[in-house]
Amino acid sequence: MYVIGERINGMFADVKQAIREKKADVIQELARRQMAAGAWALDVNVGPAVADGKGAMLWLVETIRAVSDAPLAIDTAKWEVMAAVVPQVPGHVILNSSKADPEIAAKYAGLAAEHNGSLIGLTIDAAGVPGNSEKRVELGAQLIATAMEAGLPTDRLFIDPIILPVNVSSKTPVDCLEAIAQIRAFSDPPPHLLLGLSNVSQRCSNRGLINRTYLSMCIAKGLDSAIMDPLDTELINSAITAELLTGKMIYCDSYLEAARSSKQ
Ligand code: THG
Repeated sequence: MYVIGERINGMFADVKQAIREKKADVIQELARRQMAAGAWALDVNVGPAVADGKGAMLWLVETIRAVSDAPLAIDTAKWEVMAAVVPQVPGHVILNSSKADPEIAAKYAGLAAEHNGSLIGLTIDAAGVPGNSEKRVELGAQLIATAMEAGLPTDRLFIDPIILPVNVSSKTPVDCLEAIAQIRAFSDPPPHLLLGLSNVSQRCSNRGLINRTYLSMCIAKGLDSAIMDPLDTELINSAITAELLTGKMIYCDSYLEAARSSKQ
């Protein structure tokens, strides 16, 4: 499971304050703890409340790089921030994210290819987030074709079918499950399939339970990556167990420890 740690996001009060006051140790501690807990990569998002998004993103990248060589997912909706920051990231960079409109996705995929990076492509276009699984699958196919044309190998493309909070839309979790299965089935080689998992439980009670139940269901359909909280031990244990039960590893009594130490 390619876990991208979600905690370095200005949406969290501690991170927002650390960005404003340039408290590097808070960010570096979150980077270290997430990697030690099983993350493969770190999402980096300055959040809504920062005037200089580009400056804040560059500071976060530099601050994290002082303690970790993990792949960094630059999480911004602004092209000018993405274009300015991506060339400044030493090591592996993941562009998070592009919409699926071909002219937009081609630009992002080209930038990712140029820097030997990866791209997260959202199944969202000018018409917004699709209201069904069919449109998600169609936009997923469009993203795969656009990435290939731009010279980005499919194994460096992550398709995100976009999960919304279950208290906002009860149908979206089902649509995403179907989209994951179908996109995985028709593409060979398949791209990675990813979700921003915590979206599903925002402003709900039983958040941990909802997150780990839904993650297990998604893994059964072929999800192999998520932006999620690696500091939630039960969530990581559920992901490893779902992978065990879908034949991704061989059982042994210490399978949780074995998967953690080999980052499966
Ligand atoms: N797809 C892609 N990227 C994404 C998302 C996605 N990046 C951002 C987001 N969605 C994934 N990351 C988070 C991070 C935090 C939360 C949800 C998703 C979250 N935060 C608390 C909340 O809103 O309740 C913050 C409050 C707090 O606990 O302090 O839930 O879908 N490609």
